[in-house]
Amino acid sequence: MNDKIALDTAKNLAAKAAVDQWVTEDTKVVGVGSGSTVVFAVERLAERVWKEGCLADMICVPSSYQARKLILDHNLTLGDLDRNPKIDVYIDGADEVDSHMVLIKGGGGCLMQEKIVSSCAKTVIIIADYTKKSLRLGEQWCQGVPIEVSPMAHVPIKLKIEELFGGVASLRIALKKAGPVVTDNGNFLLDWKFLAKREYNWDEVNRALTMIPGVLETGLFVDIASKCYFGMADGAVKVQS
Ligand code: ABF
Repeated sequence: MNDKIALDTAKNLAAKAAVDQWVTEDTKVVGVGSGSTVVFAVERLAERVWKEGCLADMICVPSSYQARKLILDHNLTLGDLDRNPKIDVYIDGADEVDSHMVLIKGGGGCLMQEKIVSSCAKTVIIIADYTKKSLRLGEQWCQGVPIEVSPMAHVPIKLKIEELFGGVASLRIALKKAGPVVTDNGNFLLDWKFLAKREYNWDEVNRALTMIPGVLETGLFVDIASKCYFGMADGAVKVQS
């Protein structure tokens, strides 16, 4: 019998623990990430506001169209980086978190705004279920590192990435092969499947990738997250720093 808790339960546990720990009456501006785990965080924020009568002054800054809609659907106060360039805490999911807190993000396609909004935050908190926790990148997430690129340059960028770092970088295609996935910013995504056996210095790789003309952002988040809350298979919440 499989006695692991359901993934949604694990996501919810992580989200609730992180929100309750990091969003207090002193928290004025919360950055809202994207993806399915963040939905639970927004639900908890809304519960705190609308059922518990707390966090009356809280403003939420979205990192994607999905996050913006989530904030509006829960009747939370929507902010933006023009009016709220300083964020107290940013809460987001991840596709994979390694033992050094290097993250792969962007499986859902929102990495560029996520990196921008998270860069404006004092503290970045990641929430995830136990399937996202790994010792080294690639152990859990097999779709590679998402990279947002200018549409006109996706072919040369693919070739440069493969030449520089090995592996295969593929244009992300929409479901039913309806053409390339287009991000919230009107760009394309390459998913770079790196070499599983090669030792990469992710900080260096990230810097080198962002130097390629036409690369707009990468889904490698290095030295960004302060803590990661994992909802574990046994129902516990594990906090990694
Ligand atoms: C976004 O959602 C992405 O950067 C990341 O790819 C993903 C995590 O999604 P989920 O919470 O659905 O696993 O934050």
